[in-house]
Amino acid sequence: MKLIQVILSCGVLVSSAALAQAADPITIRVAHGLSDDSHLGRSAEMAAEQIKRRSNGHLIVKILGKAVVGSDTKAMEEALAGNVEIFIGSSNFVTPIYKPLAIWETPFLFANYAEADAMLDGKVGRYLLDGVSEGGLVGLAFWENGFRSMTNNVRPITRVEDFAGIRLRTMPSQVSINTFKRLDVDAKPLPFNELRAALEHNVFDGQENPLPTIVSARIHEVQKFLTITNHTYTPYGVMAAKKWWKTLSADDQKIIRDAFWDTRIYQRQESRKAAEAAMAVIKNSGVKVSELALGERARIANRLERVIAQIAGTVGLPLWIELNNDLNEVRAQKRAASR
Ligand code: TK8
Repeated sequence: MKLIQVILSCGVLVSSAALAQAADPITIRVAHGLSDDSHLGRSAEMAAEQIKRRSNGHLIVKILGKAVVGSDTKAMEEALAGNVEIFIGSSNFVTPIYKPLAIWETPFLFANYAEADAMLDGKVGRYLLDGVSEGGLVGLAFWENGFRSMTNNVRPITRVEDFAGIRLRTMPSQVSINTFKRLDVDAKPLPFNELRAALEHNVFDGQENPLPTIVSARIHEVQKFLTITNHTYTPYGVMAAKKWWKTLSADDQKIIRDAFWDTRIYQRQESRKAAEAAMAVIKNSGVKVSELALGERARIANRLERVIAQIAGTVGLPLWIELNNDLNEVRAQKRAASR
């Protein structure tokens, strides 16, 4: 306010847009499900600071972490209803409003982080960020939840047969439920923010999540066995409410979009550092850590062929082929570089 008065009293012409901007700060509520000190919480904070700085304080971000808004599904619905402006959550929670996002749920899709980065930031990733507006959200960026691994209280899982009968919490995602049912798991969905209590009270034997997510919710404290399965890579979608987004000026849209897009690099680095740190925390807490036995990855993948074919059908063949071509290209480049 003071600044405006000074400018006015100096007799400088101030545009009405600039006046409205200075007079009217916009609050942006950002909902996510992890703790404030997680890679996700800290990255949201970093984007918030960038937005504040670049808008000279006109855009104010309020971060609502730790699922205070509710489960991931609830938080996304609150974004659709206009009660929060931005939702950050695993992409599969957005799949119900935009089916092609199911492509990221394909088991064993990426062999490493570099492949994930190339696909999420590349042609297919950008196509999906654009496309999600059909469902009422504006896709700003893909961040990282990470490669998922399996924990449980029954036995170390090293072979495909070891999955049988485990009462497993899955994400509320059709692909995830289908995947684990094919492995003869007793799979049932539950929101993430109810998971720790459910494990503690023995409602489930196990769950699967990236290591930093496991530690962030202190799930390792109520689990005995961890197997590094890396069976799927889950991106976080950073998604804005479309109705709200359309009310913003182009300048404000750019500030917000750039902040979340740029921060993805930092966020992924932090997520990967957190994965190493989480492994140490989990081991130190007495959880027994195993790897899959030799050849078991291929045996699991074979079992899941039908699920994978279903995903191709859900997302549509053109998108499926595009992603596979793009992945092959990245792999060929890598081979050429190592020759
Ligand atoms: C956290 C969720 C969670 C997800 C799940 O907000 O539900 O298992 O992996 O990490 O996005």
